[in-house]
Amino acid sequence: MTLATAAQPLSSFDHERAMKEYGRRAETRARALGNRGPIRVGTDGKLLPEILDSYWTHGFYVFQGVVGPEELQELRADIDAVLSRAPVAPDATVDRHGRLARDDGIVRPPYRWAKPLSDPVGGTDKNNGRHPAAMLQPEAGEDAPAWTVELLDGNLHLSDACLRLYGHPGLLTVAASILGDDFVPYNEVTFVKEPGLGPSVAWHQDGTTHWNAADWDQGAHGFNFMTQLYPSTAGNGVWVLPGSHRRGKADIKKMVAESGSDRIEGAVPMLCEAGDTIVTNRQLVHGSFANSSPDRRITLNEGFFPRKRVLDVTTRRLNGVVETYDEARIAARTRIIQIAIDARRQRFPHETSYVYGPLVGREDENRWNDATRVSVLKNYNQLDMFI
Ligand SMILES: O=C(O)CCC(=O)C(=O)O
Repeated sequence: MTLATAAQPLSSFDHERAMKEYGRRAETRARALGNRGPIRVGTDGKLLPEILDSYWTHGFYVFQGVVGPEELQELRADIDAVLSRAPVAPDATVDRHGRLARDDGIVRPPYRWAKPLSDPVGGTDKNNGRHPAAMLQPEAGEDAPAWTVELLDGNLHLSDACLRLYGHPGLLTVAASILGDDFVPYNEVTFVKEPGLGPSVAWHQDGTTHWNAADWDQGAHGFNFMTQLYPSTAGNGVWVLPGSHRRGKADIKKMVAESGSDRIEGAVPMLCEAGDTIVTNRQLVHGSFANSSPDRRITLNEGFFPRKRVLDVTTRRLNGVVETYDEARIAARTRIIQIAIDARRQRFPHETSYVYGPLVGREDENRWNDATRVSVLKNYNQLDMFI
């Protein structure tokens, strides 16, 4: 089937049909990669070598069953509560229940909106021009709202359940296995793809700083955990080009031109169930399509870097601000890991807590309580780091 070009109107029905066709072929290839299973750790306390090998080969791995049913319900409830408080439009003062929108002292606006099924960044110079090709933008249904929330910024001060997930011992063990015990955080955001509304995130690679470094390697820009609160499908999920994290900066514009549509050849959807967490190399070519499917996707992103790629690095953020990440900045931002570990310990006392090497001996300064909620956690994302 031929899809309309970005310039021609395309119904969401036709878009969904084309995505199903594209997805059917790719799903078989995605499952054949064999890069999925539970978090499994060896006697050295690190991920099994075959899991690490698979991650480095394909650039992603699906960890199954990371979040149990009770925790999943808590995460869903928290995210729904945050979404229910969103102003109905970027400049609105009330939420969908007519309540006055409040900021709770949060400095960086937590909500980002987009037009339903649109592509807000593809083919523009936004985000330092890292999304060079536009995606197809099907027409939303007549009853669609003018705006849909596409992103929440600062998960950990928006949701206690997200803070607890951040202290997950299995996930932190994965982080240490890939990046080393002194791994550092960068940001936590939620991607929201409502059925029939969710906008696309045009093909891109995440890293900005080290592409031309003499010591560039396949892990130079770290990874994202993507924990799924609902199943991730070919229609609503993130697609990747397996192995592309090893090949340097990709010519995405050319790939899209060669494929004749926004559906790049060789890409696969990162399929998984609710409660699974995908670890995704930030150098992978990846993106997601307008969600014309009937299925909601909510993805909790937690990103981490290798310390040596951040320490004393000066970089220009996607918003244009230039910053240097010194020891003090990194130390201040990593406190959130320890606070999350403590928040999790209080909620799940039967679990063995993760021991975060750089803050051993500093646990008492980093307890989770009403005081640290205000003094450390609130507006913690002002210290986010980007490379
Ligand atoms: O979740 C999505 O749709 C896009 C995610 C993404 O592009 C990212 O995490 O860099």
